[in-house]
Amino acid sequence: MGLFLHVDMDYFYAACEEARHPELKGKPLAVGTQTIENRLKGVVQTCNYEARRLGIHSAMPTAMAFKLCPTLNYMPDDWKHYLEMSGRVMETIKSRGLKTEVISVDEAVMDLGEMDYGRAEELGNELKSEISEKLGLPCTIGISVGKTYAKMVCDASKPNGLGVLKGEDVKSFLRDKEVTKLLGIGEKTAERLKEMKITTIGDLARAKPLVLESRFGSWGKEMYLLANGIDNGKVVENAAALSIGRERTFGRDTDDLEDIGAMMKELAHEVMEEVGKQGYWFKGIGVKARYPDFTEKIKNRKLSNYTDSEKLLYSIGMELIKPLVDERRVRKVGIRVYELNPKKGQRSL
Ligand code: DCP
Ligand code: MG
Ligand code: MG
Repeated sequence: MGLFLHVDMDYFYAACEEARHPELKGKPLAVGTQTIENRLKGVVQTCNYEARRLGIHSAMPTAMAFKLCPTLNYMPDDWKHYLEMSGRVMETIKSRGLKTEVISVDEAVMDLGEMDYGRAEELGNELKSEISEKLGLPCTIGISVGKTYAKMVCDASKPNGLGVLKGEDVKSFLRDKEVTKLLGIGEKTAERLKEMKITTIGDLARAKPLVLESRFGSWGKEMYLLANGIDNGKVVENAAALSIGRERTFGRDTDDLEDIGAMMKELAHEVMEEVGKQGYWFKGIGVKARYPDFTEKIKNRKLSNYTDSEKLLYSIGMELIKPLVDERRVRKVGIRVYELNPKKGQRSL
């Protein structure tokens, strides 16, 4: 089985702020959705580990965070800066010329092929120091025999860590963890599994694959294999780099289409600013809704022609998101464009 290397930046937005404002280091810091003046009305997007030790976390109302820590340092979301830093992180990671998939703004996974553990660990350390020296940002790296396990061992090694999970240790690493720790298993699936007396990944590994398949379809079989140390996930090159998107959490959960429309308008505008800057036409439009239980739904539409119209992006975005809301409250919405085509004379991907 080949090796995979997963990188996830530590407290990414807040770390970007610390990197350009070193005086913020060592003290609790949160980055939130609102301006400084309106800081108590928004939610925390992320916070450094000093703040986490006080119980502050992503998606917590900022007012609550200030209750937990009245001296909390606060910075408003500056996504343009974080996007730029993200681009530089990804450039560093891709500079090795290995097959790389950008998973989110602060995450990427690499297919190391037949590389051995020693060399993989060396590469992990090289990337960590390069990212830290060039950009002043900490990250954590996980190395394992599957894409999913590399991410899981990365999560388990945070912050500023490097974890190697060898093939022979995967099953014992997974055994006592709750099923929700297995990527892709959300609260809903966990509840259904609990009804079947399955609470740990070890329980899942011992379950009957046919029963799982009958309850959950092909995903049932996949989770059974994952629980048993078999991870067939592939690295898909440039998956996220080929789309430009923005998403944002609401101050409170909402099903009000007017609120959602206003947010979508703002996000569509921000997406188009970036698309304009990078000089693309786009053909694909995607939206996403995240619900209070953290499950998500997405909807995509492919247009028949390339466009660069913000108005079209907004109106189709609204059309796509409406059925996802449909009297359900949402916590977060997002919009993105994909199938990008560089305009003449400008740099291509
Ligand atoms: N983010 C957000 N709203 C959330 C969660 C995350 O806006 N509810 C943003 C801010 C994070 C970035 O996405 O910095 C990356 O998310 P991660 O889940 O990787 O979290 P962090 O990088 O902040 O922390 P960690 O060290 O746990 O990875
Ligand atoms: Mg992160
Ligand atoms: Mg992440």
